[in-house]
Amino acid sequence: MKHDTIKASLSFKNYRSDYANDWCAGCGDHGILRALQKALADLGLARDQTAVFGGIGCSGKTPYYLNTCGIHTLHGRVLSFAAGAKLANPALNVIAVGGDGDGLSIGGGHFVNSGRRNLDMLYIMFNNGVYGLTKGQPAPTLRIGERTKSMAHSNIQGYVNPVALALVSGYTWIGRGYAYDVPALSVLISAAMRHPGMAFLDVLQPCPKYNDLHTKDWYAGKLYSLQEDGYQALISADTDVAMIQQVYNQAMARAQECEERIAVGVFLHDVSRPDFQTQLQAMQSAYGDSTPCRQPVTDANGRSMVDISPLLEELKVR
Ligand SMILES: Cc1ncc(C[n+]2csc(CCOP(=O)(O)OP(=O)(O)O)c2C)c(N)n1
Ligand code: SF4
Ligand SMILES: [Mg+2]
Repeated sequence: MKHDTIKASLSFKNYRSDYANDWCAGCGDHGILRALQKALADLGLARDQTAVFGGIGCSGKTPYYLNTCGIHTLHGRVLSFAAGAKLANPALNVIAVGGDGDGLSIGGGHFVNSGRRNLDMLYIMFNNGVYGLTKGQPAPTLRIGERTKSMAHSNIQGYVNPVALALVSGYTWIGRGYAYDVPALSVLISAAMRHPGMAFLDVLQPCPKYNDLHTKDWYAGKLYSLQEDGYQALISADTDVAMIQQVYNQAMARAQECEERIAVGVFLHDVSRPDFQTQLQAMQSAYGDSTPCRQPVTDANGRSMVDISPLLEELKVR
């Protein structure tokens, strides 16, 4: 990530807004927010050069609680807003955040296509197994046969594994963290931000209000670190085809572990592929100097410079 940094030593408090937080007490979202603030501080990112976009859901409120730039967007469309901002202003540090319902159900198409596009930005998914904001319906991450306290019947639909889907969609950095382990999560967020390409971070996030299955106690003792287990995630320009295959096979196998033990850490770190904008620049040398953020939007009197009258003339019904 090509980020502007500021020199002063910072703490997570420098990235806090004074907006009232209405997440439930004990929600994993608090840990994710803290880890994100800590990562921004550790990286020393300039607040006016950093934009956080939220989907719709409890998770989608995150931009309000940060004093960076950002927008609370539309359900399932957070990646489109984030991609637009990155294309318009390539120097911006862009982070998209949203729920598992937002990103895998209504936003599933955007999830897949954002991976293969490989823009240089980060998508953090708050994975709580439910639609928290709308009172606990099953999200696509809830497994078949499971039944949380807010469901009248057991889940009769199959489930989507976000890490596995990211692997086949072309994301070039893929990780998984745990909302209650803030230090480890902030390290993962920093690593994802440093990656020059599209990064996806799946965060296991207990929702004490509606998900009484995947609780802090349920996770206790199950989580293990891939990197401490000797797992190798790196693919570089020199990695041969057989090794690439091995990394993907291993990543897919580790991603599927979900009962006895659950892997956290970095599944894939592929630096062999150029990001979208590097390729665009090579194709259109004027791109960097003519991005929309460099174009004037108003004249000296504050009037829009866009003249839509020829378009209106064309659309006129005669
Ligand atoms: C187009 C549209 N459809 C449906 C909704 C209703 N809605 C709001 S949030 C939400 C799901 C939230 O679940 P998730 O994305 O998992 O976020 P969480 O609340 O769990 O963080 C839904 C279906 C909406 N706001 N807009
Ligand atoms: S409903 Fe669940 S996800 Fe939403 S704030 Fe409460 S505990 Fe968190
Ligand atoms: Mg959810």
